Amino acid sequence: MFSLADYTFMSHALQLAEKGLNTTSPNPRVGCVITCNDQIVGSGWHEKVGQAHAEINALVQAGDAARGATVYVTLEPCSHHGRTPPCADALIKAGVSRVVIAMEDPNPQVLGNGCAALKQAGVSVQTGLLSEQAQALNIGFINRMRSQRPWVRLKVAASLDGKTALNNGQSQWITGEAARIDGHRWRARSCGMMTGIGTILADNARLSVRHIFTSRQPKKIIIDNRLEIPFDALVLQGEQAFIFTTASADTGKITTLEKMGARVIVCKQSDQGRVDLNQMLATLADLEFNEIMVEAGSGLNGALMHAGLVDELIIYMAPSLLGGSAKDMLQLPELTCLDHKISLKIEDVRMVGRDIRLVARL
Ligand code: AOF
Ligand code: ZN
Repeated sequence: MFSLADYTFMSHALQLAEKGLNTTSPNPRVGCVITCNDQIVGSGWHEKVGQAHAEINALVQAGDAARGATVYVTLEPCSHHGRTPPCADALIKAGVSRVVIAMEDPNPQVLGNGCAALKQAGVSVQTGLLSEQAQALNIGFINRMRSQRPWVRLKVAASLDGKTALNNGQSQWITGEAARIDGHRWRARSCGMMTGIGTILADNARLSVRHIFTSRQPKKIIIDNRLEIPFDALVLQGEQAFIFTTASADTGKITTLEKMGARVIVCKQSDQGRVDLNQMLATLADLEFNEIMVEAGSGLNGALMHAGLVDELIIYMAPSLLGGSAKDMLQLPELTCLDHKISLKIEDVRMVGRDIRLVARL
């Protein structure tokens, strides 16, 4: 059904989409290539929310050459008036004759309507080319649209025996520089970096992207059940911090933190007085967070995992052993039956410098 040329141009469109990896959120990463007799006459990608969509950038470049052309786009062209007018209409108006789409737009405002509009206007539409790659690129956006939850990626750096810090708290550094830089690449593509108050108090964590260039820093998300965060915490500087707390928080402190630019969100609390993690993630989806990266201690890591709220685990493993009563990566309840174990699927394993990087999914 698809020719070699189709594969080539869609691959190119996917590469263009990836240019928006760190900048398009909350919008999806989308790329577009327009061809005439298998020659590229226009190409573009979506760079930033509020700005032109991929198809519009490509159409501007193609000009009159778009008439009768084939369009390769990594996501179904939109059919709704969002911050920008519908791309399906623009493609129809430009007189393109064929549109090849990698995947349907899961946004309920589109969801097949873009394809339908194109077909209605007599444009030939084919969907499903390199759809797995297109889905991988927008895993967070898709999760938010379909499940009203962000994609939660939990990162840990550990020794070969699975320890993340010594019992006295010392943890810098278990993994090497290459692994730490790689970790910042994942941070850069995330809408938000999440941690618990324990990590803020112990390490004064900043949760920002360093070591690599990015034109946009992720937001910061802190789970702080009793609102213990100090006003001079480094995490309160730079990009906005979202602090999730419970009714036990001091209201005066909430006001001061909000005046400082942070957003404090009071959630339902569990019997143990902890933030309701399901409510927190639903709120983050409402706030248009697509991908969240968690870098926290074993308590919060374990609580998220136990609640079934982690989608992906990234483990950097250093070739060392810490032994003793060093800290585990996840605190999970004791099991008495192996049938109750949490099963994962390994997606990828590779060396990063002298360490191993393992990506597993639930
Ligand atoms: C496309 N091409 O390049 C992108 C699309 O508020 P707006 O106007 O930016 O619309 C955002 C929605 O449009 C977004 O939720 C998704 O459904 C779609 N994104 N569509 O045709 C693009 N980025
Ligand atoms: Zn659009």
